[in-house]
Amino acid sequence: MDACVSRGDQSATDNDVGTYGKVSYFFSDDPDRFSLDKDTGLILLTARLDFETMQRYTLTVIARDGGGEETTGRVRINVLDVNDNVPTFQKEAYLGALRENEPSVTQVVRLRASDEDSPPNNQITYSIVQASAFREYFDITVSEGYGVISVNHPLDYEQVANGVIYLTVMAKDAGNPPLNSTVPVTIEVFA
Ligand SMILES: [Ca+2]
Ligand SMILES: [Ca+2]
Ligand SMILES: [Ca+2]
Repeated sequence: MDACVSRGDQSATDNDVGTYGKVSYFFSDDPDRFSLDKDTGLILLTARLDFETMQRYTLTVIARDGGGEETTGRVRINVLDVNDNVPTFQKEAYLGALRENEPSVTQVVRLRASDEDSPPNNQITYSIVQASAFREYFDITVSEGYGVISVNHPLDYEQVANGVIYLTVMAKDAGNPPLNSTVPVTIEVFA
């Protein structure tokens, strides 16, 4: 899935003429994701690369002339990260509890998502995208990598239907384009 640039631009010259001057190229080992054109020395990609699995390849190329003289060169290929992993919450759902009429800012739930990409493709921001009630009473901030939901206003138990508020929280990465996922959060309000 990840992007890759691979162009073998190593070249060898030989001052001999005729078949003695013809240079052929070989890999010294047999890499499974690359092929090498024997005549031109051009390296081609033959399979997808995954940055999360392997970030760098080193290929050893042997140039051999018609007379059997050899020289060895090394080609290093750096794999670039693309945003191919969605932020994933550690739990399928979160549950928080809150006493009514809590006078000051109170933390209700801590949640966390992880992302296997590299920066900025794994840098996550959290937001509350939906609330069954009292949306403006809730904030979400980031603390030590966690999204922390807090309530900034006293809640009256009698005004909360069934004593439960449902939120939906989104984790979004900083890739281009960004990827996101959401998780349900249930907050029980006690009298
Ligand atoms: Ca990948
Ligand atoms: Ca990636
Ligand atoms: Ca990502």
